[in-house]
Amino acid sequence: MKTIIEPFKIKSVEPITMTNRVERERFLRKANYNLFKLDSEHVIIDLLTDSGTSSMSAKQWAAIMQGDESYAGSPSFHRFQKAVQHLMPFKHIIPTHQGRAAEKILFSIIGGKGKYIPNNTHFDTTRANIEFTGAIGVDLVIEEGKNPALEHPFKGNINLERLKAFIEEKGVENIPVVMLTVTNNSGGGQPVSMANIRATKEICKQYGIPLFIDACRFAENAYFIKIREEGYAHVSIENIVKEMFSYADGCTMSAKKDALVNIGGWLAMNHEEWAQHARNLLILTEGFPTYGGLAGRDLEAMAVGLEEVVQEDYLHYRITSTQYLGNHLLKAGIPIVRPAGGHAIYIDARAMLPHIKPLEYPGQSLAVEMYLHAGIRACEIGTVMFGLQPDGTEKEAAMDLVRLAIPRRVYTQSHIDYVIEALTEINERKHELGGMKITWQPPQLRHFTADFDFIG
Ligand code: P70
Repeated sequence: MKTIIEPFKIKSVEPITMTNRVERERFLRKANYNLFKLDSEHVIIDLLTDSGTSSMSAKQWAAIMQGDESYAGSPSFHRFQKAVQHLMPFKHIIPTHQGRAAEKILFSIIGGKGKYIPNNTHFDTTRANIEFTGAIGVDLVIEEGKNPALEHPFKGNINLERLKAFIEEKGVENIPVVMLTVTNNSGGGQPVSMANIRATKEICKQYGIPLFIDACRFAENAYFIKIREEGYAHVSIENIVKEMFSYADGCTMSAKKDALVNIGGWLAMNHEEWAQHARNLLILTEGFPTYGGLAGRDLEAMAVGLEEVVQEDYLHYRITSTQYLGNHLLKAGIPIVRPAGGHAIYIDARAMLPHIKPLEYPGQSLAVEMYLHAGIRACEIGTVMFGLQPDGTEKEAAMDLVRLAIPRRVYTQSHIDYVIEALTEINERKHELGGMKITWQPPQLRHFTADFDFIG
């Protein structure tokens, strides 16, 4: 069969409120053309993020009822720990309420002025938590990873030569860890190959530097290894995941992605002293080490989510349905980051709307039109998000993208067909889209709260 079906039936549904363009114009004007400021009830298809937006399974909801809410020593913690260690056999598993809490704790311990943390590409919260300690985050993704139109099976790979040169230049003592983000979200949801993880570990071993994985989308990355890397076609996803993590000394995790839950995360590692320190900080900011800012029921939901996310039928559907969206957009002549990512399609708004200058935010203009035209909410990842410099000046970002992030197990193929139709129609009259300006902005992370208006 060629038709890829959702490998689940729907037991419980949430209504979508249908709106028309006139209503949406009113809602968006009220939100000052910032999609983060819309009420989600006024959105028809919400592709703002794949984070915390998954549908949980009947088995996860059943597990929630098993949650033991004891302050200390809850059996839910032990079930959670066992599920994590089954895939990622680290000695210390420290639950946190989400990914950035794990990052905050890790970098409070190992960051600080004069330190450098290399990665393929740091996600914003990772970079922000590194910089908050005075350390510097460095992106060393391969050159192919920076060219949106170029096809390459593992565009998330780190540049091994540059990593080595970087360690030599800055000195081993100034690099507490090397990181790899799987898949590479900021680089288009692109995977890292097993060969690259293995070679990164070799370099780290040579210099005695621990390797940490930003594991948010580990299962999607494993599936790409299975279908694209020689020698893995017949290896189970579980075994691919185990091999990926066998090269690492620790990980940070936002369970809001590939643990199929709405809230949760963890920090894991083998290092005894760091773990001791991390648990002390956890108690200070998140909670006792057997719940870490979560309820017992959340730990149960993560344990089941980890079993479900490595199932091949699920991953086949997940990756293929994202590709389905990408292929149809390409067919309609819409430029996207190629190949399709695991969790999202990234439209190259700068290439699609060359008549809008980067400082007039082509990505924001497209995202706004997607909402006005069809009630679809996407996220600008470009000059709005990255253009504001620390000295208050503005500079165009490396790319102006619009990310269509696909929540897990939420939308069906007809929802995706609706998105394709909307974008095809917008593309046919793209010359009508104009630039935008910012009328108010905060000093940092402006994309969340800035106000916009049309130019002219
Ligand atoms: C996303 C969300 C979170 C994330 C990540 C990687 C590779 C760590 C984290 C932090 C954030 C987001 C962005 C735009 C709109 C809404 C939400 N990524 N590492 O959608 O994890 O959020 O749990 O603290 O992608 O990509 P957490």
